Amino acid sequence: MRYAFTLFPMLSLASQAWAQTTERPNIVYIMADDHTAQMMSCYGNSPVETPNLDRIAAGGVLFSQSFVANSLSGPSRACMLTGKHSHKNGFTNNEHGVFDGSQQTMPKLLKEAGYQTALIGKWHLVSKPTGFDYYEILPGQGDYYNPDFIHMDGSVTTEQGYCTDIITRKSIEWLERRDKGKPFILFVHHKACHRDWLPPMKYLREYEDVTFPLPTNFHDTWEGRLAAQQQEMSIASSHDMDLAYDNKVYLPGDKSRLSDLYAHYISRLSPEDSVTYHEFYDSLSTAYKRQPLTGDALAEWKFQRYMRDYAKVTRSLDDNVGQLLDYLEQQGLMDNTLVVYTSDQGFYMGEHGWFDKRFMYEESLSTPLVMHLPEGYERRGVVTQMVQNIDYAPTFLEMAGAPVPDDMQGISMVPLLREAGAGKKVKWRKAVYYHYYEYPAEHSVKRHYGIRTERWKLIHFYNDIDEWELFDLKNDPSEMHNLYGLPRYSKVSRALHKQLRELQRQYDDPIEETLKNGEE
Ligand code: SGN
Ligand code: CA
Repeated sequence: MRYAFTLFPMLSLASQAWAQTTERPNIVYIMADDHTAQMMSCYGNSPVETPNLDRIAAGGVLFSQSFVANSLSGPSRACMLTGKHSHKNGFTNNEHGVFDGSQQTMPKLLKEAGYQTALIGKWHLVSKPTGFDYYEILPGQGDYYNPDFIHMDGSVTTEQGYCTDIITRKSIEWLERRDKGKPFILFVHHKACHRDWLPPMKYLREYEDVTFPLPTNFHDTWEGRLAAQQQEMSIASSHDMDLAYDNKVYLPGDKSRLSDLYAHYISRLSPEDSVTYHEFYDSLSTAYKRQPLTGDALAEWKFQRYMRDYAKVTRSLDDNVGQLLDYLEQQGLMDNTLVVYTSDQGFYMGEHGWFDKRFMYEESLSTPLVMHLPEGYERRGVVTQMVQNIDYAPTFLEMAGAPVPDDMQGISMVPLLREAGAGKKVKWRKAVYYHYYEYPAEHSVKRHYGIRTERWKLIHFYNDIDEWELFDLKNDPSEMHNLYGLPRYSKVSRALHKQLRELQRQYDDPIEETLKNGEE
């Protein structure tokens, strides 16, 4: 019989005592990069199958309303580590952010509570990881092919192989050599499926016969949405989605904005893999050049290329998660391990004509979240409450029997996980708060903040723009119609403004100052 832990007021001592007397759950926290629910079969409507990710959901829970607080890698990771919004943890954007590793973080608190803490893979927070007994991280975004890893002593090694496979192997190796007398948290943080979606050799030719369905709003012209009109993440645009770098239409001598970067990434391939790679993409490039396309035909062709490469990378991610699950099963660890699968944010798969993320619109405000639950947590199936990535830290801490500090802004999901069946009512948040800061920057998404309730979304784009948007998610789930300013919605709009101000007060986001300075 194992114990399900609840918050314990006298922490340190109490949790140490517990550590000695009871078995606390391990945590395997798998996080992909830019993987989105539209490309995960357990979420429904995915054009590709992800059987291993679905395995987690099938035996556990799937969160149907899972959101981030700031849809970008570094900021998202900082929110998860601290349980706090960006303005509190200080890492507001990738461009200038350096994570202050001296602050309180979930791994540090778990370590204090007697957990072994390890991190393998993408980190992306610039400063050295703190709070981990062990880490091996990718420099920055890392490489897909023969990637470098930074070790705890600062040394760097180049590993042979495909990044997703290597991160899995290293994770299993760490599990093998861990101290088996202690509970652990292992962060398995993949690079896949980040741009520019470089596939493993074994899946190079997969999905080539698949024609992916075009999202209904692929040809969106962003009417009534000024910030959306000014983004640079359009699949159709040759500036935003580069034919060489993103679509791999590239033969020696080709020059485009990102062709050098592309050449650099693929130059990491071993001579043997390089031949295999070029055989495939060179023939594709040659065929394209024989019949170059323009206009909508080109945009739709780029969309297919994008989807195919993303699918290949995702397939390997799914395989690798399967391998890790197999290992946990073989070791008999599943009964007492929380396995979390999520991403640092969602992504556009052609919706609104886009790739990338950043906007507070549904596809990138959302992030996939499925969990296999340890014994003692009876909830199964779909959890519909609105959760956010600031909730992970308090959840892990409560499950570990460690205290949740008052200054954490997220809320522990434990009550949602204990609930037997969906019948019981759990008191839960009514709205989520979002704030994105990285502008001016790549992809040109304006700074904005906003509120999302079950039904409505209100967004304010600011800095060198001053635009409000209001969406009715029930009648317009694709967010095509900005209702802001329409007399019919003035009452809803007033109520949302009020709720938004309340959230900003609750989270202590100094928005007046932000607007005055035009800075974060
Ligand atoms: C890189 C990519 C961008 C992407 C950011 C942030 N450009 O800069 O397309 O939005 O990362 O992504 S690339 O030319 O280098 O591929 S994040 O997930 O790390 O936040
Ligand atoms: Ca990302």
